[in-house]
Amino acid sequence: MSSYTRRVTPPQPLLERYRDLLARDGEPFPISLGEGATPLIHARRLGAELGLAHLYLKFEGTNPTGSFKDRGMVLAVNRAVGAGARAIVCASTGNTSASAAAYAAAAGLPCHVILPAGKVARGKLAQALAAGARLVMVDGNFDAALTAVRRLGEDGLAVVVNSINPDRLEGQQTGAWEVVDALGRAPDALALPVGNAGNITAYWRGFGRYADEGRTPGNGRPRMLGFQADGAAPIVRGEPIEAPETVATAIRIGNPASWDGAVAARDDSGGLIEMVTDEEILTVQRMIVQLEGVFCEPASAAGVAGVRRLAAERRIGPAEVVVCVLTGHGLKDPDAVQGEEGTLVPIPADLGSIREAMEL
Ligand code: AN7
Repeated sequence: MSSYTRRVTPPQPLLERYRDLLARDGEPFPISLGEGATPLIHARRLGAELGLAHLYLKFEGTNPTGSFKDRGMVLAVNRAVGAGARAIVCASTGNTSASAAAYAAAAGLPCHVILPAGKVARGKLAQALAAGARLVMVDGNFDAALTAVRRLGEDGLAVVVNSINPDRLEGQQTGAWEVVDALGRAPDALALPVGNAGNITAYWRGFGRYADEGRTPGNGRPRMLGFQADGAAPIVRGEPIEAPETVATAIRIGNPASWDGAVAARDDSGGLIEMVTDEEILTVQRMIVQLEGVFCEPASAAGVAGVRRLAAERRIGPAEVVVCVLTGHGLKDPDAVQGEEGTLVPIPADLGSIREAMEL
């Protein structure tokens, strides 16, 4: 690797901003792509629809590779570089591979990604390919791919950057810290999708850490609300799912690595982990972008779909401060946006025909 330090301004690189909470005595963080500092958006129109006056969207789609994975990847890859790694490897439903490929490229390291064949959203695949990652497709799901990656890690051939690497969850705590910094308090509830269960684990640790450090005004912690897709809901059902299926391919995971962390987050926070249907996910994905202009991928909508249901059932109060983490950008998965094609049939280019088509 070359010896330059990449500076990205603004904002200040995430790991520098929270250096006092993350760094081991003065270690360098030469790699940054400008991750973090994502917007917390007061969703007034969507909130009105759901009956929530203080609904916020933490839009992680503005991260460099378009998902929250960059928060942990930046720490994992910086540490891999510091440890003299020769390559990195991950299994992925898509976003981890897109993030790993980008940070490995910036570090000048080869990146190998093991993906479930046919189930990775088009944008994510394009990202990994474009960044020069070496792709291996397996005839199996994410869980099978992760099992293989664990073995490769044990053999010491490459540093594993899945969330079984503790640096990943360390870095992902920054999402919680930014929420508290932006609100000036902890929210009453924080909702997010649950796949491999790393993010819910990291957020809960992050809120705890921030409060313990005296950095959360009022010392509060939110109830953690996790949502799985009903075809891929091992934690809700209490057992691994052999063949998980959901339109939200990011969370098509049957045996989450951070299962215990998710259960701890749920129980220690007085929260819950429940499931939503694919239909609810797609409906709510559309609601979010059509009411707020924020385009997230299907998995990200699962958290909001869950909040919508809890609000309707009055299990969330109308005045509570609720943050939904929108984990990934909608452009990741263009195939998930259906309908409307009928209006795209070409017509003659004269004004009369166009007026008629516009129904003006
Ligand atoms: C958009 O990329 O597991 O519960 O391999 O991409 O921390 O796993 C992605 C997961 C939610 C679930 N939203 O987070 C992968 C991968 C999006 C995601 C999740 C993922 P975790």
